[in-house]
Amino acid sequence: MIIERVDIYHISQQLVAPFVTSFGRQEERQSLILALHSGDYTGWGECVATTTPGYSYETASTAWHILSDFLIPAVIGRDLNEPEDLPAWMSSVRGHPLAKAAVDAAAWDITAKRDGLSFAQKLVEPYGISPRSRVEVGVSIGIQPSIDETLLAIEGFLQKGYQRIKLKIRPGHDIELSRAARESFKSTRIMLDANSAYTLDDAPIFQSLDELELLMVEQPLDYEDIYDHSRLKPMIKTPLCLDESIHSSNHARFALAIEACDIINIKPARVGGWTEARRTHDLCYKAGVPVWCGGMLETGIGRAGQLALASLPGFILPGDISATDRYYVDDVATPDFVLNPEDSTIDVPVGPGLGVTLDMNRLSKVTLRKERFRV
Ligand code: OSB
Ligand code: MG
Repeated sequence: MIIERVDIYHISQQLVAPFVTSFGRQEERQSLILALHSGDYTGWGECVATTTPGYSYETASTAWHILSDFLIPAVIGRDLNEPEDLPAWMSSVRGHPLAKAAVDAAAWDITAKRDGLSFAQKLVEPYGISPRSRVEVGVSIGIQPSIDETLLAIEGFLQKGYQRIKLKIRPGHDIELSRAARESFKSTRIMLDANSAYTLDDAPIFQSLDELELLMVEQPLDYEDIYDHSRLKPMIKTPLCLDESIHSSNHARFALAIEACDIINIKPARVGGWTEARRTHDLCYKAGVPVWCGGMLETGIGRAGQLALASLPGFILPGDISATDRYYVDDVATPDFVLNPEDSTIDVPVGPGLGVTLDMNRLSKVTLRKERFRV
């Protein structure tokens, strides 16, 4: 199928509540939405780069530049057979995985629609299995103004049916918070995410958390530092998970080779798209290393993809894939994703492609800038 037209939208959506992490505060979520067109088919992708380069060096503006000046020219007018073709077409651009992931996602959506398959069915094709019908999920709670407010937030999400809680931590907002959470919620699966806010000198902080039987601690050390994680791991009992340090399946290979982690959070955007995410999964699955699907406060476009990815067999831990109402009031994609409270799961979409439909009215309401590229 010839890629005849590409549209990109720079959007800004209000979050239902501010999301605070060790790298900053978000109230409004900017991102890019990308559409590939071929004949009657449209494939949608999302670029999760946002206003600030706090989590990744990419922002919505750098991704706009990389997409419009390099990636879209590299794909437009070409004959797309399978989405696995794409990484090679985009290889002239070094880095910028979040920008690449938007094109990759749209290519998976459009080819799955052409094949009459759901994205999940297309993704699991090489395994000769059926995708899961629902996947286990949890909720990621940003840093709250106080410990009491954190406990209230946990209580609220548990009441909604989420059975795995992730708490964001930063220096000074860690040990007491974790102890209070464990004391109040004795049997809840609780994990922490530091977003790279500590150094190896802080090992005693993590050692003092050993007794709390946490599910894992995510990315305590620097975003480039696989090596220091390999030194921290034998010093603590809590399983160690990497997020920011893993930019490709190759990074996952390094991390496993030097035993830098027990678990990997696979975020499709961070590794440049679904093809590379699946490759990362395959590598971890073979090595017996558990993985789970991370999130970036995606719209329904990205969320549909996360649910499909999490239906691969190596995803044995709950993902950061929450219901739509945890993020947005009027998501640009419909229908809303809802939590199945009886088992803390969300259904994997079954419609063709990603299985979501864009609400073009809502999209135009939140669009700051739009551009159309033709052959
Ligand atoms: O580190 O996992 C992270 C959100 C934005 C950037 C980084 C992270 C997160 C989350 C939220 O933790 C996950 C989600 O619910 O989408
Ligand atoms: Mg993280």
